[in-house]
Amino acid sequence: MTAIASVKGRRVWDSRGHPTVEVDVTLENGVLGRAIAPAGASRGTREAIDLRDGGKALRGKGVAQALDSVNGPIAAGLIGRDASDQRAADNVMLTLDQSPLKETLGGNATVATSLAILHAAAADAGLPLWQYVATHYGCTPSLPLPEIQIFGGGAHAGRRVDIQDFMILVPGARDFDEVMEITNEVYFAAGDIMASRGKLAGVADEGGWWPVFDSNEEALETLVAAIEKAGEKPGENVVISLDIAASEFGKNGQYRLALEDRAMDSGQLIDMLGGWMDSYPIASIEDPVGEDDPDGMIEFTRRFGDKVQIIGDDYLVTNAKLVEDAAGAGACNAVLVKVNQAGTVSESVDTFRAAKAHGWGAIVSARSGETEDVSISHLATGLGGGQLKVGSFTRSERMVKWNECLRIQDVLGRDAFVGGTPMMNTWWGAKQKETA
Ligand code: 2PG
Ligand code: MG
Repeated sequence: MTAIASVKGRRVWDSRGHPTVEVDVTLENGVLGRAIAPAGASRGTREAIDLRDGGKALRGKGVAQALDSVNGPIAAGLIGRDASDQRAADNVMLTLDQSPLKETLGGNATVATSLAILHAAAADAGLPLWQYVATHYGCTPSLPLPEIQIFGGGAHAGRRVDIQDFMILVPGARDFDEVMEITNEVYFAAGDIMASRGKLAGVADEGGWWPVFDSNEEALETLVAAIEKAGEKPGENVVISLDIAASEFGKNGQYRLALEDRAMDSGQLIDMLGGWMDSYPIASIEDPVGEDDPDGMIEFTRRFGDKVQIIGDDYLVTNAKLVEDAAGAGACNAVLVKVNQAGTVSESVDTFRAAKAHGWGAIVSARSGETEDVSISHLATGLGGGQLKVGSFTRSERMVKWNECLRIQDVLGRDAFVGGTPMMNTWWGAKQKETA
């Protein structure tokens, strides 16, 4: 065992220019682990609280209180503890803050600390983080299939389109490099098409194009056109993944698409998405209905659960109990794993395991506010999760995660690219049969 000697929080800045929490965990032998808390914009109401100071300065987003948590009670509770006992270390924070959403310490304080402990333990073991994660949690490491944003929308692009993420997946790729190459071609083809049609307003929060489309479906049409312009076959080797983030435009089963000035109930929203799935090669859909619409999610899963991957993000907030409940009720067939929604590594791994136990997909994900921290590339690989969502294909806070996967691939080997969660593999297998 190597004990924790110090825990130190500092204020750093994220990709949106907002302050966030970085934590250094130093062990008694001088080994250092460091991690930074990311920040969401479209947040689930049941996720761990991002503790912010409020007031006028820094647009209310100061993190002085979260840093006080790290440098005060968290440090006092952790010093002297074994860094390799992640569960016990995380439990120290859970004992210090027994509120349901970590509002006392702040989820931003706990997540940065928890990840920094994991980094310190890996460094102490002399292992890269992905390998330590695989060993520590008894998983077979594999490189994840990237889920990459081409257009941003919703809360990440001034709500210019209602749907939040228009993404691609390359399920049949040979290795991680091929995914990067194809994505490069599709991303720039999409930009060219939009510029030539006068539909390009800039770049959204996660590096995807910021579109000025007249309808949400225009985004889908343009995405298919971009895949074709890139020389790829939509629905064969390149498929579409959407994050509807429906909680952002609906409440209590009533939704409103502002762009199209259309109000709809849950059933109509489900019908509309079903129509999109008939017309476009969509293989994965996240949060198709709101977090407060369980009947809608159960209905959506009943109708489409054997055809597409249905991911709960705001709906499940990386919570193992919510995954259990949803699996029992027949809602969703995959979960997004965002460590800062849970607030600790241990709780995130519990959620990951709950999903796997039900044969679900588990997609490790970044937030819209990110940094140079690459922990999620290692977690996705080490846990063998099968899929990784990071945002788009520009801007260093995104590219640093893809690039880290390329470095891991150099060590792990190209065969370690298994590409896909169980649902994606079923989908891809069925496609292969169809085209054979
Ligand atoms: C999401 C994420 C990433 P945010 O909804 O999946 O796209 O967004 O971090 O703003 O919650
Ligand atoms: Mg989401």
